[in-house]
Amino acid sequence: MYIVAMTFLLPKLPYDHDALEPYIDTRTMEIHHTKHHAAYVNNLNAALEGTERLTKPIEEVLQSIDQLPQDKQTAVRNNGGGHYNHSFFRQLMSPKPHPMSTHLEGIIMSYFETIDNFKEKFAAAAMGRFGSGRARLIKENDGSLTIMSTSNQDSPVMEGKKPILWLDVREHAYYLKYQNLRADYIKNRRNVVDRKRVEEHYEEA
Ligand code: MN3
Repeated sequence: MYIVAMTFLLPKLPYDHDALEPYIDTRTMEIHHTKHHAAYVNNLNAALEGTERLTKPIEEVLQSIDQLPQDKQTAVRNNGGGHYNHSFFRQLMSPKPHPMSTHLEGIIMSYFETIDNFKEKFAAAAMGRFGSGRARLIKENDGSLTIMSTSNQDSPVMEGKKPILWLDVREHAYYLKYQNLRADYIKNRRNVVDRKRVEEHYEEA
């Protein structure tokens, strides 16, 4: 009989740490991935040690935080949220991003009128987040798109919503290269967003 020790693992990147230069610098990618994200994974595993939740999809863990013992809830919210947010955040980016299809363009325009208007609203959510958090594009249950901003490692997934695009605006995501110029980071990140991934997230259930 085998006893399989299941834990959450730090995912490998689908590209090298320097692949998103000059928009996201190598050192930031390295530290963000191998230090910050690794810490979320380790802390999540420690918080859930010995429980069957280590074998569940991370989304499921995040949707049932209130069923955990009280003293575990904050650790799982922060570190489970951190693991989820960072795993998918990097998959949304690519050194050779696909452009936006006319299909996705049409969907975005049906909720935001123009692509420029969408960009402006998304950037405003990213600029307006005080301290740590994210700007999000959400697919609501009725299929409509909305923009929101979330705090720290909170995720709309915790409320059963489906985020399909997001941007980490915690300073560790950009400060080495951009310092206080968050607006430049927001603008430059557009060069590495893979619109095909966003569309795939939209089309998934
Ligand atoms: Mn981060």
